[in-house]
Amino acid sequence: MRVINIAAAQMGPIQRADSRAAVVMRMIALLDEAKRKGADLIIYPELALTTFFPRWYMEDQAEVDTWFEKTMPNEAVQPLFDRAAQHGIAMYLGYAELTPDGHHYNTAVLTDRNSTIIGKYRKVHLPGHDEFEPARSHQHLEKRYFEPGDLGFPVWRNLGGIIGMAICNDRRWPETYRVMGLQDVELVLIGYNTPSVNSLKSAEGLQQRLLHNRLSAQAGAYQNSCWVVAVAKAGVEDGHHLIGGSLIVNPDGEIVAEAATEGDEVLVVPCDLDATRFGKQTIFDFARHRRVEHYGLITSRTGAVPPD
Ligand code: CDV
Repeated sequence: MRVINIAAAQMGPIQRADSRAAVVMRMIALLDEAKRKGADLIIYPELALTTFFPRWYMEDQAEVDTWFEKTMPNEAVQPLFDRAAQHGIAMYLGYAELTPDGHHYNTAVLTDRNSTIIGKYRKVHLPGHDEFEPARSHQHLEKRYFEPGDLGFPVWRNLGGIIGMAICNDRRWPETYRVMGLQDVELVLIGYNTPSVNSLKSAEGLQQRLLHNRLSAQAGAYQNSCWVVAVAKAGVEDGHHLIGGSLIVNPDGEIVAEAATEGDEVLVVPCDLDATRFGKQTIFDFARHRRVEHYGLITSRTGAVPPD
C-alpha cells in the first residue's frame, strides 16, 4: 500500500474587502486541523487568496493587477508556507499569477513537504467572456483577466506518487484527465469556484451544478483509474453564491468523502495510490486498448462540425 493522507481544505466565502493576511490566517487554521488529522497533503481552492474577482467588471488594469500575486510565496503568503513546512505537509495552492514579463494566469502550485514549489499549472480551459454582458446576473470575466495556460498538463512525483493538477472548469473536460492519465497519473488535484447559478440559464441551479461537479470528477477518476480531489471555495461572496460539495473520489469513481457545509471545512482521507493499479492494468490499460488511429479529430479539430 502507498497511502497519502489527503486533506481537502474547502474554504467558505472570501469577501472583496477581506485582506490576504486574514485569508492566510484562515488557511493556516485549516492546515493545523489537517495536521491534527494526520494529513500529508492539503488542497486549497482555485484563487484561494481572494474573492472570485472575475465576477467584477474592471477597466483599469492597475486595479485588476491588485488581485494578482507577483511572487509566490510573497510576504502575505509566507506564513502559510512556513507553517506547512513546520507540519511537513505538501500543498496545492491556487492563486492569480502576474509574471515578471506581464502575463496573467489562473495558477496552482504544488509544494513538497518542505514548502518548496515543485510544480506549477496554469489553467487551460478558461470559461466565461471578455466584455461586460448586461444580460448576465453576474459576470464571469476569466477570458478578460487571464491568458490560457501555457504549461500543458504535466504531472510530478511527490509523496511517493504521481500527481497532476487542474483548475475548476478544466474538470469538465475529459482531455484534462486523459492527458494526465497518459502520464500514469495517480492523483489529480483540482480547486474550483463555481457559481451556483448559470447566469444565462435559469433552470440550472445549485443541485444541477453539484451533480455536474460530481459527474465530472467521478468520470475523470474512473476512466483514468486515479484519485480525484476537487476542492471548492463556497458560500456567498458579496451576494454571489458559490457551490460547495468538495469531494474525494477513488479510482473506481466512488465518492469517499464530500463536504457537508459551505464554510471552511477539512476532509481527510487515506488514499492508497496502489488502488489505481487494478484499473490501469485491466479495463483502462491504455497501451492494450486505446485506438489512437481513430482519435485524430480530438487534436485536429476544436469545434464540432456536423456532417453535410
Ligand atoms: N471558475 C470556473 O472555472 N468556474 C466555472 C463556471 C463558470 C461554470 C466552472 O466550470 O465551474
